[in-house]
Amino acid sequence: MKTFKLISNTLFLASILLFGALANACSLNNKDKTRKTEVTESSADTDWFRDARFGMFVHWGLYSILGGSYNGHTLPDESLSHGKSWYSEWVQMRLEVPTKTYHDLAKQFNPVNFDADEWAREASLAGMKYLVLTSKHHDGFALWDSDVSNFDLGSSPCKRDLLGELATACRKYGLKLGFYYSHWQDWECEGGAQPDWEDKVQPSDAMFQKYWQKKSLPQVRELLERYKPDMLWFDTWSESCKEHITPKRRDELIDLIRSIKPDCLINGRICAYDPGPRVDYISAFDNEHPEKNLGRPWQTPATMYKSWAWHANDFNWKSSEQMIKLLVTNASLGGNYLLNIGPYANGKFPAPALRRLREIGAWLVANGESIYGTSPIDEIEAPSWGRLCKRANTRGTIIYAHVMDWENGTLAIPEKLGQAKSAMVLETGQKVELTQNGQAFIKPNGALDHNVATIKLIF
Ligand code: FHN
Repeated sequence: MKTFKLISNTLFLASILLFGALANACSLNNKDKTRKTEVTESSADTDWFRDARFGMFVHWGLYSILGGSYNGHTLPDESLSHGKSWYSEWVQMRLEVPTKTYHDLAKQFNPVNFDADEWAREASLAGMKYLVLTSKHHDGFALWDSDVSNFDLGSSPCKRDLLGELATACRKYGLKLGFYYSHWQDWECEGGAQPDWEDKVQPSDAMFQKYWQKKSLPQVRELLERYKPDMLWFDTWSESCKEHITPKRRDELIDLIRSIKPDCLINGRICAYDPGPRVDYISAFDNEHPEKNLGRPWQTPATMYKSWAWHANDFNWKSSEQMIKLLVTNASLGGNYLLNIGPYANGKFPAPALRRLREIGAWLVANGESIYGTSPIDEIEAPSWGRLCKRANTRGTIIYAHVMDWENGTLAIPEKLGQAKSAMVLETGQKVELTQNGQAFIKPNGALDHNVATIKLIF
């Protein structure tokens, strides 16, 4: 048994090293060429997405004006039948805002402080590699001057091309650009799906088809043709969309996107109950952090507090330490972290969000090498003290040990990895002592990152 274990360990390490040796000559910043590519029918290049690991989600629209409150009610409010939710982008439905009142908000939407350059710069400083903005959420309001619908930016006092400005800024900072588009629920358009609640009447298939043909597909076309996004983010989350988002409609939408911009990535929530093999990445559910690599490029959409859009009374901010740990954990399982910001209606980022972005960015300045372009080690369970990411290059294999808990100060390296040759604190280069057999490393003296300390192990 022991001999078998030894052989299998040796084989495992040998295969890691062999893969490493075969990898093209690359600097440490190059992506790990030993990565497995799964067989799917996704036709777009997902390499950039896998390497990116960290992106910014932005929920911004008319609902941002209300900030989670209306007419003396604030979300969550259990006195109203559907008031029990923190999601302020749902304020129209959950706090029962009359349609006309809600639609009149368009006349007030004038984000004079919106500075696309600042958004992109902050995302980039935070270490994010892409940005996904809600171009149209469930309320149906298009954040651009759409030829397809009058419930759009064109009907507001804002005469700027917000999405165009953002596209320019993202390109300037080297960020990929994505749009969220609510293709299923649309509360404004006759035929759009309504909240999936028992007391709501859903449109018939024929009515939905009208909406699909007249608004959903043409607006997606508009977004692609005008702004050439690198990714699209569609939103369904349960079987309740089944009636309207059939595999046929899913494929029709995918065909449309591929015909206009074949390299635009498409997420699995285009049809959550059956994404099919053609989507490019899987979106987990809200704040869901899978315990395993999902086997295809994947991502967790995550909030900084409970709401997505701006909510003036949501004080449930996660700490940057918590979020760094979630980013690291996803990366260790091959997944991305799409962290959301809910700007004020005027376009500014709230200070608590900005502070957290910058704190995470500061951590990534020192530890980014252990995150971007790394690979998960699927064969090994995460150690009790933290998480592991891998990178192979011509000189061998590097394992980044992300320490979240120093326990007794001597941390065992999972046996399957074999014996490390040397170790150092990634941020400072400080040498880290290994035990004699190279199977554990010892907590170094001196200042270590209080969030997650990264030890670079060389095999
Ligand atoms: O209903 C939406 C919600 O408002 C938000 O946009 C999230 C983001 O993942 N998606 C839906 C719920 O899962």
